[in-house]
This record gives sequence, C-alpha cells and structure tokens, in this order.
Amino acid sequence: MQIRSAQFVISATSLDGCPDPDVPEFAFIGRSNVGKSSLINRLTGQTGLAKVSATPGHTKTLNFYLINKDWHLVDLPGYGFAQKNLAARERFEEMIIDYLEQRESLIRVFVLIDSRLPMQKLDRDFVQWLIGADIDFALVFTKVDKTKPAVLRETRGQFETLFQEMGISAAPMFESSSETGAGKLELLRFIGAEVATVVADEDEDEDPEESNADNGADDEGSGGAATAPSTVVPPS
Ligand SMILES: Nc1nc2c(ncn2[C@@H]2O[C@H](COP(=O)(O)OP(=O)(O)OP(=O)(O)O)[C@@H](O)[C@H]2O)c(=O)[nH]1
Ligand SMILES: [Mg+2]
Repeated sequence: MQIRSAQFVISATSLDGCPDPDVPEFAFIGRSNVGKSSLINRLTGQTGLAKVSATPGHTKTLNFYLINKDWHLVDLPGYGFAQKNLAARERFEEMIIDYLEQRESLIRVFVLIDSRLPMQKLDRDFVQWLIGADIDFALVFTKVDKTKPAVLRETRGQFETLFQEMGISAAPMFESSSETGAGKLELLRFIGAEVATVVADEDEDEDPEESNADNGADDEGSGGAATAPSTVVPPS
C-alpha cells in the first residue's frame, strides 16, 4: 500500500473527544521514547507530522491522522512515563485504557518495543494485559539501526516464549528503523491487508449479493491486499 495523503485530524484527551469511529483504525503504543512518533512520520513520509522529541513523555494526547482519506493512524502517549502527579498519571492511564478497550473502530494495536533491550517488565505487563483484554496487537521492534542482530533475536525469543506460556499463537512481529526506513514496506503491506479485509467484510454485511460480483477493487493495485495478515509477517 502506498500512502498518498496523511492529515492530522485531532488530538483527544478522552474517548469522547475521539473522531467518529467510521474508518478502520491502527494505534501505535509503547514505552516513552521508543519511537512511535518517528515511525508514524517515516510511514507517512511526512517528517513533521507527529512531534518527535528526545525527552520521554512528549506525546500526551491521542493524536489522530487520516491516511489516504481511508483509515486512521493513532499516535498514543508512551506508557511508563513517570508523571510526578499521581492523579495526572491515573487520568492519563484511564484515557489510554478506555481507548484501547472501547474504541470500536480499532483494528489493531502496534506495540513498539525497543529492539536494543531485553524484554522489559513494563512491555511484558502491557502485552499480557492486551492478551487478557483480547485486543489484537502486533509487536514492532524499533531502532534496529542501533541493534545487534543477536540481541534482537534474543528479545524476539523472549516474547515468543511469553506467547507460548500464555497459550496464544505468536503475534505478528515487525522490525523497523525510522532512520533507515527498514520495515516500512512490511508494515504498510500488513495494514493495507487488514484495511482491505475490513472493507470487504463491511461490503458483505451491507449487500451480500453485490459484494460477490465486485471482486475487490484494490485501487492501489497492490496485488491481493486481502491476503491473510499472517502471511505477510517477515521471517524472524
Ligand atoms: N537511531 C534511531 N533513533 C530513533 C528511531 N526512532 C526514533 N528515534 C529517536 O528516539 C527519540 C524518541 O523518538 P519519538 O518518536 O519521539 O518517540 P515516542 O515513542 O513518540 O516518544 P514519546 O512521545 O515521548 O512517548 C528521538 O530522539 C528519535 O530521534 C530509530 O529508528 N532509530
Ligand atoms: Mg511521541
């Protein structure tokens, strides 16, 4: 899938403040400073779209971007940013949890993991929470331009073990670098396939007979965008 347009829509501070849930949505979350905003800029090809900062805790709101006038990318605040004020931290966590649990148009959460580090407790806890809440997610190992392959293999293995221990099939995993653009094509192909699946399901719900006749106009010509997502996960 190619990104033809990317526009900032709104910054929300609660579920009520989010835009109407009328397009498929994909959210990026992860520890502060892991590279969420940078990856959104890299994927959209717009350097200044999401604010990047070397100071952890920069993104404090739910930031919505409309892509190809067709789907939303959402830049979520980082978890694990130690807000000094406990009440503020609770409000902040409630905002993220409400969004993840209740946002009806949310298709998948991409959990960004710093590929330079072994599995961190905060990441493990968050992934376990997602599994318990039955929220679809994928892992994205970021900053691979700064990572030794052996370290990355080890960390991926730790998450695979976690999935086995929790009795679920492995979540899709990606590797990315916002410096080099590594992983961009795989991520966009994956999202494109999921958007196509949602659109096809909606067509079927609306008019089963018509949708049989329409064999899936993929206006990008990206070739079989409705491929099952698991087939586009890059090999480890
Ligand atoms: N080397 C390298 N640095 C990166 C990469 N992605 C992000 N960074 C750097 O990491 C820092 C944090 O990046 P952000 O994109 O702001 O991270 P974030 O996850 O949005 O951070 P918060 O909004 O504070 O939670 C910045 O200094 C980026 O330049 C990457 O792929 N490689
Ligand atoms: Mg950010």
